[in-house]
Amino acid sequence: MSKVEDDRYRQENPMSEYLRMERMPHIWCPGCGIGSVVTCMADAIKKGGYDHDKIAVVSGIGCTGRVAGYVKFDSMHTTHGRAIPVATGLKLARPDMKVIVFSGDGDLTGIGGNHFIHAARRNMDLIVICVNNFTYGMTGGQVTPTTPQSANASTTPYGNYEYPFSLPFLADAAGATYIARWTSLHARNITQSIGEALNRTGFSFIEVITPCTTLYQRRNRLGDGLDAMQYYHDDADIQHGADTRTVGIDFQGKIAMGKFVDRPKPTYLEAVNTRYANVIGDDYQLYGKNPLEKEKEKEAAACGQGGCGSCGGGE
Ligand SMILES: Cc1ncc(C[n+]2csc(CCOP(=O)(O)OP(=O)(O)O)c2C)c(N)n1
Ligand code: SF4
Ligand SMILES: [Mg+2]
Repeated sequence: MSKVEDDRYRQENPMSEYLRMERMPHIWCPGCGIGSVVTCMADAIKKGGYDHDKIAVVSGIGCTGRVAGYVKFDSMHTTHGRAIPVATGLKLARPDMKVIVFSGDGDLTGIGGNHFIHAARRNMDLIVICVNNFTYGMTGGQVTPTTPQSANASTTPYGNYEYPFSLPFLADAAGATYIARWTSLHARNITQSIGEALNRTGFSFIEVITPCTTLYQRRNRLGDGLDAMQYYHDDADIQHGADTRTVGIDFQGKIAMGKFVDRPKPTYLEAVNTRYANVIGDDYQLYGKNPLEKEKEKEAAACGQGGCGSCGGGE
């Protein structure tokens, strides 16, 4: 490809407004599912018309961890397992921003597992997207907390004997208030779920089953990316509202997907504000709101009772 064609390709890419085209080509292998999930996120942001300055993307370490480097938003490529605490700090400092975490199965639920369950427990206002390829892709295909039993990994060459996490069940038990699962074949559904998550508050967890072609697929003799798409096409069923206790995935078994959980619950910051406002009363400066916003909120509350003097008491 000539330089002129290359420049044109970068400019004309439909996602060039959302991706750092100057960083392309990306590092992901042919057939890897991570890029599809990134495009879905960009599409959801595009469809929602969000202000770029109000979105931040945080990722940890791994092939999935590289996402932060390719998106044209404020982003942070943090340390292994620590995307959620960094995202939490960012959210607390800037409650007006939508904070999206991109994390691999190993990053999120192995080394970062403790942060994951506590952010869910607190209903921290984050959108957490887990690219679950059942393996530590970046480091050579070791077993992770989600690797199905009997699957081959570099650390379990005779097949995995550990009991895996079912992530929707774990997230549900820990307190997540929005939980969905899709495969990377189901791009429109992923986009829709990310759109819903952007539009709500609380801990939203979206798991995307994706192929790691170079390690998991190859080591388990499952073919290439296209074979993975065929598997997802044939064996993934939509089960909206399914009991998360029933959605575990066996090696090359059926994949239950859909929106499993969507329940309203005060976020961490709302709970902080309610508690302190109850105890401290009017002297409490609402966290995440400046005095002007607080004043406006008071006026809005008074409005309808004639308190602001301009509406005549809701008549
Ligand atoms: C503290 C620490 N321990 C271990 C590593 C090595 N390491 C880098 S990426 C990775 C696994 C990533 O796996 P996953 O999160 O599933 O992402 P994937 O590469 O599969 O997308 C590991 C163990 C590290 N970078 N830092
Ligand atoms: S090693 Fe696996 S997870 Fe990493 S980029 Fe390649 S296919 Fe994707
Ligand atoms: Mg992985």
